[in-house]
Amino acid sequence: MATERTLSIIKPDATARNLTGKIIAYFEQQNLRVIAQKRLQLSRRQAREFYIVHKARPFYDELVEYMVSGPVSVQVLEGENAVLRNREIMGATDPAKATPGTIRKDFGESIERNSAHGSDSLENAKNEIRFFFSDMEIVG
Ligand code: IDP
Ligand code: MG
Repeated sequence: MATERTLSIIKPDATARNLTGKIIAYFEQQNLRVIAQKRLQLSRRQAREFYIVHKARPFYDELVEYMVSGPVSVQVLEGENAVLRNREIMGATDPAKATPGTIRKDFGESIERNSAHGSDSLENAKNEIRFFFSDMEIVG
């Protein structure tokens, strides 16, 4: 097992419902540490760039509008197998299909408004962490 870092975003549907602390608790209770964190308002340009891999998908424009509809809280999480662990703690993309006890099952409102983002590979985690944080903002 390897100690990894991954990028997590608490999305606008969750910040709107004041769920930031509750969602962070899921990570901490399952041995992921918050080693960097900030709250910010994404610009359309940033949201489009962050989700550029989905630009051909029919939901891309709507996804961008949703991601700029309110503040997000962005974290770097660190722990054993953090990339996969975070995906397990979040649950399936569609809250209706997610396992009980996962963030998306417990808090997600729809396949789009699913409360949390997590990097899907170690390589993407590195790029997504660099997208949001400088080295001096990450304290492991
Ligand atoms: P993931 O967040 O589980 O990795 P992706 O397929 O990478 O899922 O999709 C990125 C985000 O786009 C999702 O978290 C969700 O907010 C949104 N999304 C995914 N599929 C759909 C869809 O079919 N309709 C609307 N929004 C979607
Ligand atoms: Mg994804």
